[in-house]
Amino acid sequence: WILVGALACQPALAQAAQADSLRPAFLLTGALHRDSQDLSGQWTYSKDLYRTGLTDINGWVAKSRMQRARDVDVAAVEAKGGVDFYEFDMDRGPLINVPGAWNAAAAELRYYDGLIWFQRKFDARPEAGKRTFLRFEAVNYRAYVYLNGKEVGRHEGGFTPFVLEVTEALRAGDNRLVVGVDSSHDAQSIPTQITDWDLYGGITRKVSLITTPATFIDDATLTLRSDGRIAGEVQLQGPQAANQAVTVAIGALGTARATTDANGRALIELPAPKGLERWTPEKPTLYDVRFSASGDQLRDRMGFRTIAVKGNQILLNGKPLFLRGISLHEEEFGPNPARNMTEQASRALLHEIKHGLNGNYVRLSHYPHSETTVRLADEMGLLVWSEIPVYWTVDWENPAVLRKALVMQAETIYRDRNRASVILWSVGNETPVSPSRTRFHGAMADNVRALDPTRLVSAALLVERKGDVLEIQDPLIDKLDVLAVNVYAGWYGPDTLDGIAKLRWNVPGERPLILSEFGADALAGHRGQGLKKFTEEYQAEYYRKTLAMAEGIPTLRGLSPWILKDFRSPRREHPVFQNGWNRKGILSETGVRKQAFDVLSDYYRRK
Ligand code: GCB
Repeated sequence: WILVGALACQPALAQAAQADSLRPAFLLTGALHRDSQDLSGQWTYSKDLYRTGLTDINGWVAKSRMQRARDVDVAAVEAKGGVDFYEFDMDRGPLINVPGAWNAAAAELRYYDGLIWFQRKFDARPEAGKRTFLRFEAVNYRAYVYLNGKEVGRHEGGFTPFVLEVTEALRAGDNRLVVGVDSSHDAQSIPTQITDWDLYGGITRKVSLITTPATFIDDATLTLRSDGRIAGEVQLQGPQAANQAVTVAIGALGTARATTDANGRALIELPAPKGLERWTPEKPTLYDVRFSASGDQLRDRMGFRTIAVKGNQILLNGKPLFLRGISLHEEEFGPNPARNMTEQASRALLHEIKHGLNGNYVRLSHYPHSETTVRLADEMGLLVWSEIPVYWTVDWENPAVLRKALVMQAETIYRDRNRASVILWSVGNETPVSPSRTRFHGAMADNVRALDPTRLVSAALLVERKGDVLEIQDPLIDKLDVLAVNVYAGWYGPDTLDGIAKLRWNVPGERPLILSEFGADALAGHRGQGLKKFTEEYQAEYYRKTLAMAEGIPTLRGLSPWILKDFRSPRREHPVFQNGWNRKGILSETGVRKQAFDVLSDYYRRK
């Protein structure tokens, strides 16, 4: 285990070097605020179950009749007649909306798991001295990107953004963008193919074409430090990145100035600004921030707050905090949801948490949700737990898989580290304890600290049961700031509802604890059967009993029960109650409140 061995010998140096090596070639932080061409809309697609478009790329097949990424006008070739012909035509393919998971787009795609090619044509007017990038906010799970027949890049990981420079491949006038999307997961993917949610496929988030000056601001970050400074850094890229003046104007708070070093990097500092209104869930103040350097400008809206742990308290802006939250999957409301999130859909979900449940916190499980959602959390005042899908099991022994996890985590942190709402980075969910698994998560925790020392590290751990005593027996706790456990006594396992009250906790006294999950299935409207499983009454009573039991944990600092809304899960096939849905939502899939919703909402109102 070379990597972890090296980390153990020279922690600080090795971690910093490693964190740098995880930085993607381009970040374009704050890209949502840049001038760009939105490539959302109708694309065409072509299914490719046998992967001919990928496997036919090399050798004799370079001129394959099946390689969908080729820059060819098939109809024109056919019109000419002659010997040439093709067995695809992206121009005349069926239409599909991008962004969005393909599963809800057509009946034939509901259970399609594999490779599909997507095409979008667009008009461009490249300007001399400018650079052009394609930015994908998320493609699930692997992406193969071609512009005008040339491969411009690949990406693995279904929930994080990636940026590809296309300055050379772009042409004036009509451009042909083709993206192969492979949704299949395997034992080395993150997550693996074994999850409890629908592994939707597709270009699930926005694609944009972004133009920048030759030298541009690739990354810019600021946070409020414990001593009251606002500090961060700006990274330029391009021929004129070194020794450049950088200005950072933060609303009415003041302006910081710095000069970039030989690597185009400048450290920014604004000493304790007077009149700073700190971001809180109750008053989520955001400031307009403008970064300027080398003729480029980047705007953002940022909140400033501190987060820390002291003994068994979580402190927001120095004050003890209780996290009144719930877990959330990325799936819109509706009878046939997929992952077709819009700002409106995210807003509706977060609104239910904030105003329906009286919440101040959301666990964005089990993968990074869209940047739009996290920005809405900033704006609406919800604290965020962020995680990557190192879930149940991944290939702990394989250094290449660890590398994937570290890159995915880096992509998430670079994307979201300017969001005041994000307070916790989680490094795993319910992973059975073993030495190789603990090393894997340990490396992830070290990586998070190297990339972002200003936030807290946690993981949703498994609970151990000894008689009526619940414990955490996991060496990973040494790497965490906040302990978190998933507990399902009274749903899974031998306990009756009455048995929940008997449970006692034996957890470290000097560490804050979150119940990252608890929950029970109920089919909305299934009532009047007494306290039987799958009834609304059972779920409501389970919530009452579990909340009462949780009151007995002296170090409890937050809750994110499982889950806001019923979600699709192919492993749940009870033909009466589930039919492909995990029913632990306290809202049905269409947003109808079950009885447990009011139980939790009342509890949070009193808390
Ligand atoms: C868990 C998992 C979550 C599942 C849930 C369940 O512990 O973290 O992804 O959906 O249990 O419903 O069993």
